[in-house]
This record gives sequence, structure tokens and C-alpha cells, in this order.
Amino acid sequence: MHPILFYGVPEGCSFGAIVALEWSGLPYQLCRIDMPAVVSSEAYRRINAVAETPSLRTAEGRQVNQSMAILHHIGAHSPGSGLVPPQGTPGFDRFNEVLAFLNTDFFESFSPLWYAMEHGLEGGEQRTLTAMGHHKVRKVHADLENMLGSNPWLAGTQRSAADAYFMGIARWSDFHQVLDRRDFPALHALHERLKAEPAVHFAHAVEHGEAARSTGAFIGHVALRDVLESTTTMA
Ligand SMILES: N[C@@H](CCC(=O)N[C@@H](CS)C(=O)NCC(=O)O)C(=O)O
Repeated sequence: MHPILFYGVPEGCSFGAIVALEWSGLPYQLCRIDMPAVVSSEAYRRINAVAETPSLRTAEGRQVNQSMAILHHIGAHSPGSGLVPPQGTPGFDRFNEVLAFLNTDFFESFSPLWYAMEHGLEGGEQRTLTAMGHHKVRKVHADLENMLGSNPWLAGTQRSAADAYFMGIARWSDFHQVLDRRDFPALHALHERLKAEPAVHFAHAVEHGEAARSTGAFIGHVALRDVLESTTTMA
């Protein structure tokens, strides 16, 4: 068997896991999950009890949820890829620190903006949450700019799974029209570098249902129904 990544559309944070799988060189399949309709369905809750994407079915058939756990799993199963530095090294600590920042502070800073949009808020409530979201998003960009310093990549001199994850979340500031990334020159340069990556083009095309050319070992899509049926058969 090979891993299956359940990725959420539109604009899902699963984007980074798709990029990481491409960079890993591991053979893998994708299962597309529409949000919010399918992600909150009873069928999908059999994959992930908290109704979130991404989720990874491992090559051994276990389910791993949460972006950090998934990225670590992919890295551990592709040790030559450089996605995750070896545990116990300074490189690992740096990688893990920046990934934790992205998965908590950076991710969370967008929640007022998503809430205002998804709950159709208007008037004063909408203005308050929008102002709060803009403040938080600007702050985490300034923080990440400082963390990045003069490094070309978030974990230092080498591309890692943290960069893949960053790309999936950073685009939300374009979606919500929060800031001009050129105000953060190091992050802007990182974003431009990532934009040129074939794996990023691939993930974008996959999300948009366009013809996508894998430079990794992507096998193809599988339907949620088929994954669930095969699980029942195996049980
Ligand atoms: N802590 C989780 C957060 C996952 C998460 O919030 N996923 C969103 C998409 S980015 C989701 O599935 N939302 C469900 C929905 O929109 O209904 C992780 O890091 O994987």
C-alpha cells in the first residue's frame, strides 16, 4: 500500500502536505474533500473524528491527523528528502520551532477573518473581527520575518516541510487582502522562491481541478467512497 492524503478544498491548509509529498518522492494518492459539505459528513468522520483536513492514511493503513504529525510522518518516511532534519540535531529543533509557530500563531491569526466570512457577519461585528484579523496577521508576518532573518528557507539553509506548510497558509493573506508581502522582504523572497517550485504549481493545479504535472511520485486520485469501502472489506 501507499499513503493517501485527504486534502480539503477550497484554500485548505492541506496544500502544504501535498507539496511535502511531492518533495518526498514517496508514491502517494490523493482524496479530495470538499469543505464544508464533505469534511463535516458522517462518512468523513470515519476518517477523521474531528472533521478536519488534512488527514493521512499511512502505507500501513493507519490514520494520522493534524498537519504537524502528518508532515513529521512524511519526513520520517523519506529520510533522504531533507523535509525534516534528523531528530536530536540543532536543525531539527529549529525546524520544529518554526513549524510549531506556523501551526499555532501563524495559522490562528487568520481565524477572525475566516469567522467573519464564514458566518456572514456584517456591520460593527464584521469591522471588529476584520480589524483584529488584520492586526494579528501583520504581527505574525513581522515575527516570522524576524525568525527567518537572512536564511533562504524557514529552517535555515535547506528547504523543508516548514516551507511547504508556510506556502499553504501564507496565501490566505492574499485571499483576505490583508497585506502587501513586499513589506516583509525576506518572506516575500521566500514566497517568490516557493512560487517557482514545480511542487507548488502541482498543488495549486490539483486544488483547482486543473491538469497537474507531478514531479514527485503521485499515483492518482481515489474517491472517499472507495477508501471507505476498502476499509470495510479489510476489517
Ligand atoms: N490543527 C489542524 C487544523 C486543521 C484545520 O483546521 N483544517 C481546516 C482546513 S484548513 C478544516 O478542515 N476545516 C473544516 C471546515 O472548514 O469545515 C491541523 O493542523 O491539521
